[in-house]
Amino acid sequence: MTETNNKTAQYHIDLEDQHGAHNYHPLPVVLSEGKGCYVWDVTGKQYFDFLSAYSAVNQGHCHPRIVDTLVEQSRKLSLTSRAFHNDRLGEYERYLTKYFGFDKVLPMNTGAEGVETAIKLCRKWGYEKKGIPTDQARIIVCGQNFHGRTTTIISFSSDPDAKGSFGPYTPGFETVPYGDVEAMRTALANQPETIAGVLVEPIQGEAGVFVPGEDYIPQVAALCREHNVLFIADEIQTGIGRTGALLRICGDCSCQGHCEQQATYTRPDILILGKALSGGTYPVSAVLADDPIMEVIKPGQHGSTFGGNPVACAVAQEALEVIRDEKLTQNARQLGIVFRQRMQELVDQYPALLSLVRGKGLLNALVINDSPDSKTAWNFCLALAEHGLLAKPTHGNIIRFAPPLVISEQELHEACDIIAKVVRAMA
Ligand code: IF1
Repeated sequence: MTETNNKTAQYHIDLEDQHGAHNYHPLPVVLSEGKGCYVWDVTGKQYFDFLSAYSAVNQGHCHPRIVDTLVEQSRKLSLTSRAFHNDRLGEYERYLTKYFGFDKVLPMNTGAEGVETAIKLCRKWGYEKKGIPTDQARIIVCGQNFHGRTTTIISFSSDPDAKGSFGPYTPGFETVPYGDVEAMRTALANQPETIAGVLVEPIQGEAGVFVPGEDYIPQVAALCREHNVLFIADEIQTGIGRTGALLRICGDCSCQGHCEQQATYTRPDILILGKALSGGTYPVSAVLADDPIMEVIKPGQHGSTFGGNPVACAVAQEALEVIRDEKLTQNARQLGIVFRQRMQELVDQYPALLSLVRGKGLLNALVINDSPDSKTAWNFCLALAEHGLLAKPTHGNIIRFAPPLVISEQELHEACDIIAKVVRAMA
């Protein structure tokens, strides 16, 4: 890096430091361009992006088809509010509901809004359809969850940073350990008549890419059915090809998310999507459910100024077409196997530095053999950045690797070579 370029990066870092709230601790990299699986910083240095904006950029940075759609629709009509109809919404709703196999969709913007919507929908169904007495509805959630940052959602977080000093908290949530079918069975057997729903991430991303046993999701769904409780899947991070299936709840079905209903497909009663629904160009989220559930929401009872706006609708439809046309789900599945093989070789060679690799598709984590309080994973990520690959630690000693799904096998090997080089240097 030249001195001038260093100054440029520092200039932007200082501006953020002086004028922005300090609610993040980013790596000292200032990005200004992106294309496919690459981003460039203000000095012109190229990096593999192995975070993909927390899985929002599955289709790759600045995908030309998605960007063209964004620009074209923005020129034509950007926002009407839902006080009027627009000529993009219905088409998109038909497309999305067919794509994922549900009767209806409720469009929102951010992931947290999607989760809030699902909670409201679930509670209202609980009172009006299940017959739960007023204000008694309970929703079961999992320990170490991450569902967003609103006051209600952090009320059932177990992360002291996410939750601390933001009370008083919203009641009505009960936590069970993640991945534990028996704990879920016990929780659901305790006064099931007041339980409205169970909310789960099919893989816990923020917690460190925890993949539960293959039968966990199907069994939780079955328990929910048994007790007339809604099974709510938060696929905001895991959905839309990321884990090598269209939805993670599809499990390892070989249809790649392209069949309607298959044996291993655990259909949630409420499905929440966000992030990659727009390919990372625009905040778009969605809550999907069938009529007997969705019909409890009536005019004036829920909504959003931007939800279902024409730009969001056009962009999301194109983003989903790209997933299908470019077979990104299949690519994620195949390259995920390659990635974990490459990382396993490193884990086997350097057990003093690396504990294990885990994940599904292109949502993976490498666990550093050091305490979560150590700086090892952070320094590892600084070294990766130096060598041209961006990733970020989660929970101290876990590094999440989630490249855009458009990455080629050769590019993936180049990226693995960078990781191997840094491992050798640090071991
Ligand atoms: C931050 C993590 C990822 C999510 C699931 C809902 C939301 C998210 C399963 C809310 C958001 C984010 C937000 C970002 C960090 C990030 C994250 F590290 F915290 F876990 F992706 F890995 N459900 N995840 O993962 O969606 O409202 O943000 O659109 O700093 O908060 P949102």
